[in-house]
Amino acid sequence: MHRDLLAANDVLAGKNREIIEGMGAIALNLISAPGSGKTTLLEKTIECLADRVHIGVIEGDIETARDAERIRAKGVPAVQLTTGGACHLDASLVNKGLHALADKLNGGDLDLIFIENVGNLVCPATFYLGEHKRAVLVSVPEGPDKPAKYPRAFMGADLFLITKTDLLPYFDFLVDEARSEALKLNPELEIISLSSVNNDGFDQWITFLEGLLNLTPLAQTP
Ligand SMILES: Nc1nc2c(ncn2[C@@H]2O[C@H](COP(=O)(O)OP(=O)(O)O)[C@@H](O)[C@H]2O)c(=O)[nH]1
Ligand SMILES: [Mg+2]
Repeated sequence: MHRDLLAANDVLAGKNREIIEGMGAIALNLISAPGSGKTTLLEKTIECLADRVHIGVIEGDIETARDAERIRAKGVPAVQLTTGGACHLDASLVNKGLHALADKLNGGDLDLIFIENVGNLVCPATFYLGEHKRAVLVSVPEGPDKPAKYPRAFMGADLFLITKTDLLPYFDFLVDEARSEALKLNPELEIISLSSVNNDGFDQWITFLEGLLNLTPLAQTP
């Protein structure tokens, strides 16, 4: 039963991928526990990139449209999906979100779609949504043992973001421990430590996105 459900999800996720590519975009699925800094990261990223990259956001939450409102306040189209209790987004919900996002564009294209998943390190790991890349976030206050405790989220990710590094002086968080435990699970994982408050590591994150989009890095633009 569970396997059938996942198979049906994957078929629809494949259709989502076609819709995303039809919009001219690359999609990134952001997975983390609640409060790891996903929406804040998106707000800062929009500030850095929105003048040269067309960004759209799909927000997943159990209740409220607050995150989509935060993104819209930055001038970027955002669709809020509420699961009404479910602990993850699935391809069917994201399909609705993509159609709603397309309606907001009036035929315009996007370069980059962020899908902010429901805050949870377990359920979202199992559901492919049609994204090109998947990022998992752990913030410094959560502790460095999260890769070992929630292996699936890290095994399925392309990028591991260690967030809120401005708080490192106040927490017993060993960045090297988190890195090496994550790499044991997934040797291909790219890892970036960053802060949305003091901008530590933010340039590496922007470089990652520029690489994804085949953009000329801003620093090298004549
Ligand atoms: N110190 C610090 N706080 C942060 C950072 N990023 C986000 N926060 C705070 O963490 C809380 C949760 O952030 P939010 O982006 O809503 O997390 P989300 O639930 O993953 O979307 C908010 O109070 C943010 O202001 C950061 O880099 N450093
Ligand atoms: Mg959020």
